[in-house]
Amino acid sequence: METSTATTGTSVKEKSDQQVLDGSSIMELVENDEVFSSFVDHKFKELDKDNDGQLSVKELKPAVADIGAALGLPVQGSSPVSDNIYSEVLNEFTHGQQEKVSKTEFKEVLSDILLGMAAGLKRDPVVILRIEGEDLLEFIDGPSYDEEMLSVFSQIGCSDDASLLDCIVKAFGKLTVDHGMPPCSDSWVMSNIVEPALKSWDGYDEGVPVSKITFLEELKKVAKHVAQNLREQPVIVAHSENTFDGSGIKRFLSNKFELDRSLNAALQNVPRDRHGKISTDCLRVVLDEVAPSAGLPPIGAVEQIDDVVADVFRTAHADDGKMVKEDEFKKLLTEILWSLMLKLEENPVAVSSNCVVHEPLESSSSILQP
Ligand SMILES: [Ca+2]
Repeated sequence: METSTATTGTSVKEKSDQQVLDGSSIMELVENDEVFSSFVDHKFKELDKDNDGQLSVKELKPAVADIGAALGLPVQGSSPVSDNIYSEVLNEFTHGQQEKVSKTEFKEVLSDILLGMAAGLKRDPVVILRIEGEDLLEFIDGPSYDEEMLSVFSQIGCSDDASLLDCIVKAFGKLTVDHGMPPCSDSWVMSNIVEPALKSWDGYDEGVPVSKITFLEELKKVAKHVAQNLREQPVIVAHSENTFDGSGIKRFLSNKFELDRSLNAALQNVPRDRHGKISTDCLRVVLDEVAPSAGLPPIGAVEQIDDVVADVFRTAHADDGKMVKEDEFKKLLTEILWSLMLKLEENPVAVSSNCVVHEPLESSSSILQP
């Protein structure tokens, strides 16, 4: 999965060739008791290889892998972060200790997981776009091309000593689904759409520095080839937009029980001195631990959020390495969360993520297939 983030809060234009996944079909499945029961019966029977009426950890593995795929996780074994989520999903079923899971337990947990997924999709629907070159052509022949691309030109620093080819490749990296372009961060898109277009481009490097006029003209030529390649091999992109407006932090802070539970869990592995005091240097690490519960992305995932966090820490002089008692530490962290919430309420951060779908959607996850 390739994900790119962008600062712009622009939404994808309404198009006829798009499909919206907003969780409503999952809700329908889970809420219709008759349909869901037969779905569970079927799944359970399929998974219960030895027919003993219970699912062992081994028998649960394919279901966990399917849930991971439906959540958009990479396959197991590819990263410690996602593997951690896989083991959490498995723990949900086994409550961390049981060896076997009954059908009733399987049904309950599956329903919770699916409802959670549906709620996530309802909050941030995923739009499935079919990108086949037309919108890209429309953009390059449209009235905003010159202005937008000149701004890209200055952003990518082409006035320095970059070659024309470098500038063009970098410019493609800045084009988004709003311009009718699938994300170039996806290696398939790069090698099947962009690189062949660059090969058939007949432009040449006039040497550095690259002039604005040359850049605009030559980029347009390559974009035409790209549009042609997209027409021959359309790319399916799952597009979603999240807005971080502090509401997740607000919910988190208002749930005292959840807040305590989450802080205590995060503080378990934090180093302490012999008086049990904790260094304020650990505030960032602990903040990252509680981030998912507060509806925040992990550190390093969204640059604009990292900036807001850095700003809050700077103003609060929070990570000065002072040794504080646990209560004081929790209080400091809560204050940081408050400041973050206020800042995001004032200036929400919108992030759009685009992920190329390489398999037909229907087969990407079988957990939702009755
Ligand atoms: Ca079994």
